[in-house]
Amino acid sequence: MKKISKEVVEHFYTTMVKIRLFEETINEHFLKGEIPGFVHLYIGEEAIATGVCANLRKTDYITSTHRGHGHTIAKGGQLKPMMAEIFGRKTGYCKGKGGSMHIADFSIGMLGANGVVGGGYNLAVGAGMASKLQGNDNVAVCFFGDGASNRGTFHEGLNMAAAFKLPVIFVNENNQWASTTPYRTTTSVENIADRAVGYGIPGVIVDGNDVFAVYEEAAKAIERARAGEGPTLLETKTYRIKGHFVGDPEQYRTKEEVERVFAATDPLKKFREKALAEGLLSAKEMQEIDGKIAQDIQESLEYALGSPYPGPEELFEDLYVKGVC
Ligand SMILES: Cc1ncc(C[n+]2csc(CCOP(=O)(O)OP(=O)(O)O)c2C)c(N)n1
Repeated sequence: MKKISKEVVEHFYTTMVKIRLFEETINEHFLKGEIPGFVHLYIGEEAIATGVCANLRKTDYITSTHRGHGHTIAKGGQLKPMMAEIFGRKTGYCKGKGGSMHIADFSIGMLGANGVVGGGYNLAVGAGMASKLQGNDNVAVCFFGDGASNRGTFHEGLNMAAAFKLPVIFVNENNQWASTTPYRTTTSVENIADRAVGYGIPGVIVDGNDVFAVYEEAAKAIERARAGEGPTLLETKTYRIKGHFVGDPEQYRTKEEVERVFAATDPLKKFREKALAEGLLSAKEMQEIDGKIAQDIQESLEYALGSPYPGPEELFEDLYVKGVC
């Protein structure tokens, strides 16, 4: 394993804690009925977005999913407009009209969460094509779920990226569940990474609950892409700890299963144990980070709750991109 600087280790912890606390806050307020629409939580999958995005530059791109808060935070998204958007407020990323599944920030290359499962592949391929045509070495990362790997767009995206050797990294988050359906009942291969052979590209499997391992494997795939060697399919094995959406009655699995798996896989717990055992961060340093993030989340919550809703007169604004055509 390559040597990782203390700065990067701190970044791992800060980002994972930020995602966890942001999500716990959203969960609490959704259950109080204060948040409109649907919310899908990323709790337990923090190491994936964090480890991958820690290798990216601001000018690189990512495409996200319906479970997109972690990706946005890891790519450098701001907490205040994120929180405001989820609460449907005017100060949100989409002026409160998009909600959780439509957060985007083009200024940091975050091309959007996506309510369409499997909707990110071709956006990432387009971004990769743009980088290639512009002659720069920016890469595009496409995050997608195990359920999304069974969509036709998966084949189109991977085939095109491979055929044109585009700088795209397809990061599968195999959390074992697609809504109420277990992965094993709908997918013909044991590993999603096994499908890479069909496109003549590397297929790599990594423990998605270990931020260090994700960081290292993503670094290799990103380096390959920047060097013009084409795409990689990186499968991160993880588990969806929360319901498919907040409020999911979860009748398709037992509480015991979830608790047992989370106790063994929680990426934050794993990080803390490793950090202490190897002297990477002290308990005091981690507590300081916890305190600072808790304050930032609280400020973003106050910002959201103190912001107005968009007015009815704004209903037909922002429907089309101005200046195109
Ligand atoms: C094209 C399309 N089909 C179906 C849905 C309904 N839907 C929303 S999330 C989801 C499951 C997605 O599972 P997966 O890709 O594994 O992601 P996860 O929710 O596990 O993160 C489905 C079927 C949708 N939003 N879009």
